[in-house]
Amino acid sequence: MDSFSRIAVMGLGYIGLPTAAVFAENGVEVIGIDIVPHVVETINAGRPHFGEPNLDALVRRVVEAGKLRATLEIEPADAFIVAVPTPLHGHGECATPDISYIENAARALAPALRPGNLVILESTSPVGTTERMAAILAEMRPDLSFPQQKGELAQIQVAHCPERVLPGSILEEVVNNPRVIGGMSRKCAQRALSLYKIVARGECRVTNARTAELAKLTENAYRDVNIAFANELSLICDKLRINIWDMLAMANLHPRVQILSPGPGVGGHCIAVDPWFIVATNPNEAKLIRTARLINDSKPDFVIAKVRERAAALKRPVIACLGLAYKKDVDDLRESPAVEIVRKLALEAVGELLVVEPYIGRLPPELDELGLALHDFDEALERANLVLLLVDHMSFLQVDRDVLKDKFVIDTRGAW
Ligand code: SAJ
Repeated sequence: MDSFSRIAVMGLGYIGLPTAAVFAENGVEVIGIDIVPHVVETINAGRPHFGEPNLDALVRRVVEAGKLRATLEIEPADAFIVAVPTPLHGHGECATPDISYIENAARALAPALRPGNLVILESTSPVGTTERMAAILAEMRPDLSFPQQKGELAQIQVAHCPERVLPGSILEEVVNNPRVIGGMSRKCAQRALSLYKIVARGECRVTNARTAELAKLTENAYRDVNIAFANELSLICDKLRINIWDMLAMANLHPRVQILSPGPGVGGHCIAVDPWFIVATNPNEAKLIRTARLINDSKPDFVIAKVRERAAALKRPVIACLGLAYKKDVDDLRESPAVEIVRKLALEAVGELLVVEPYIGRLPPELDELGLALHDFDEALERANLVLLLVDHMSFLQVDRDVLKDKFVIDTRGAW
């Protein structure tokens, strides 16, 4: 039975909500399940609870059409897509992956399972998590058979189909990106493939669940290692008094060299987190992956030292801190190096800080409690004698060069 007239998406965050909305747009009846009442209420009112280009209109459309409905309670469906967070416990080398949200989602959906159902894990997860999810389902439903017990003959199919969308371009990428479909058996993969075919325009490549898990982690670790290489080069260039951006532009002229950009550090909930999932399962082998994480995590301290050095040369330092988001043109502050830099500068009382972040209306609590306030871009530039560009938001790029003329400028993104 390959038809999916009703699917349930568990976890209505950055991945779950766009995924639910895109399936709903394609005619499937979608139930969105979340544990946060505010999230459920907001979506049922036709609004997303976070910013993402074009998501507002889509959510309004599918909710008004009765195709997407959010709820706190699990309901029966043909397929269940689990898209819950997989955070890290602790920081740096002591960090361990927390898969408890997946375990809880499995326990919550198990009572609703019926023969013929498909369960998909989309959350980025350490290798072995799909099998762990299937084990919980089997434990809770001894009346049903699962692929780890019955292989191709199982009544319930289980697969890992990792999300790969880029925040800021989610709606475009959720449809057009190639998909990795990792089944716990061949039948699981085929059934998951027929589900994603409803929405996916990109290639869907079938493999097993463990390969799919590591492939997803590898993609983000690859990017992290490449950025760490750029960040290490930025420290080398600083010592050698070479402009890193000019140097990289020259090196990248080579047809087989494509170095990414250095910055103030790596943020977000994916690239700064996922490589640790590989280190967690393979601490002895993952030497390069660990080192890359440590290099990227140390970059904020380098930026802070630069600001300290510059501020020391000023009688009364007034520092415009431009951007708090983890990257350009998003409102997401999770794991943002810019937030860490501004917080530490405030704690050190390096100078008066004028924080500018056009994408948010209120400062996060860790900055608010330090007595900082949000400022207007033009006002901050006008008043500051030191300008620290932390995020290359489009709106920061069109700056009048004359305004910067007599100020110290620290451009962590090479945007100016
Ligand atoms: N960054 C740099 N230099 C660069 C590129 C990025 O310093 O040259 C920084 C950004 O400023 C940001 C961080 O890295 O702080 C991560 O940003 P990103 O745009 O590289 O990636 P994410 O975290 O927004 O999304 C990534 C994507 N993964 C890959 O590109 C391999 C996305 O496709 C994944 O779906 C997403 O992680 C995820 O959910 O795992």
